[in-house]
Amino acid sequence: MLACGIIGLPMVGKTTFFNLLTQTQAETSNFYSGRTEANQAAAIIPDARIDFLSDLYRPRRTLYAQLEIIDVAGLVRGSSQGQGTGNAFLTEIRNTDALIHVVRVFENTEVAHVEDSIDPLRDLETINLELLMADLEMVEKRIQRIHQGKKKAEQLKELAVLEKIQAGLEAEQTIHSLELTEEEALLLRSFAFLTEKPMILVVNMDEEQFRNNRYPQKEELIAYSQEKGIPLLEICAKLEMEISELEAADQADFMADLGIKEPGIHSVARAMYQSLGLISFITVGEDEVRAWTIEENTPAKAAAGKIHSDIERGFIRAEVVKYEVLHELGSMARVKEKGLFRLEGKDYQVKDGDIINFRFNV
Ligand SMILES: Nc1nc2c(ncn2[C@@H]2O[C@H](COP(=O)(O)OP(=O)(O)OP(=O)(O)O)[C@@H](O)[C@H]2O)c(=O)[nH]1
Ligand SMILES: [Mg+2]
Repeated sequence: MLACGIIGLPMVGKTTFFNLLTQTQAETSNFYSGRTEANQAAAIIPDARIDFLSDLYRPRRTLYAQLEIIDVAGLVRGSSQGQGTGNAFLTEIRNTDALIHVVRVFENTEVAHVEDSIDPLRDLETINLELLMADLEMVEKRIQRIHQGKKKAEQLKELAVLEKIQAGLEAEQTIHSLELTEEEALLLRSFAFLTEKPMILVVNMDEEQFRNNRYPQKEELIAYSQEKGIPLLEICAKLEMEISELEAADQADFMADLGIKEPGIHSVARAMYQSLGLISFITVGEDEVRAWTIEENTPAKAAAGKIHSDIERGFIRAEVVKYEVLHELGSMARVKEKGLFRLEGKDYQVKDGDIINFRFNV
């Protein structure tokens, strides 16, 4: 399962978001604990299509797409050099595939801010700088190593990429923002650089900011997100907690009062999924309705392999119905009646929301 790490300064609401995403109850606190162990659990990616299909088929099991979420201790200025809880968190998030960066704009005198003031742009820069420095340190060490050894042809290639990203990092450019070729990216893969990972920004507002749709540095943050191409989501963790504690029927009323259609945490989950370039295809039946995670542009045969290697090996055809078609017609019988399902071969590139029945022979 692909994993996302939640990062940010201490006491910005990271663990609160972790709990919301994973429906767990990891401990949160009003003060900086210096606790270093990470929380880890799976998050369900909410999907209205699966809700609908589950109502339609009433299967024994309904399975949504999932991502692993890792919540680490807050980073502080100098973390990459061992300050605060130090480098430990870096190891935890190095193995993730994407980062959720939580910044605090909520006012709450009971929850201290490590820098004593609300200044999300400064906080954002602080964390980003730590990530850059951690990567730069790895790059420098590796370059030095290569220079000390006998340089083989392969290492000269690696050296060239390393020097390229070194220059980038020194100019405060993330590796993600550098346009690397596929070959270059491959040479860097084993390093699992932090600034190479896709990132989304989550602005944690208080209730008043949420209701007024206003918070400090809002325009600057939005400009920042657009300039860097980093998705930005505005959420009030406090309200999200209240929503999550209500019964389903009350949730709808409460959200209607707030003027929202779904909990904000749902859009965070989907944004993570998208930032990873992931899509879902769906299988349906009395036994189970299930979303399967694949990368964009996956061919049908490889998608079949997600379910079982036998189905990939014995692949004959994929029967594909677009979710929207089934949703509109209301039953698979009517879809078939109208001849609206397609037969696709092994090279067909599976689309998000394809409902697939694989024909295979082993
Ligand atoms: N008023 C308000 N308080 C919040 C909000 N989100 C989180 N808090 C509070 O802030 C405190 C810290 O929240 P956590 O989720 O533990 O923060 P954290 O980022 O995980 O903190 P560390 O793990 O120490 O780095 C808790 O007391 C939360 O209840 C919010 O949206 N509004
Ligand atoms: Mg925490």
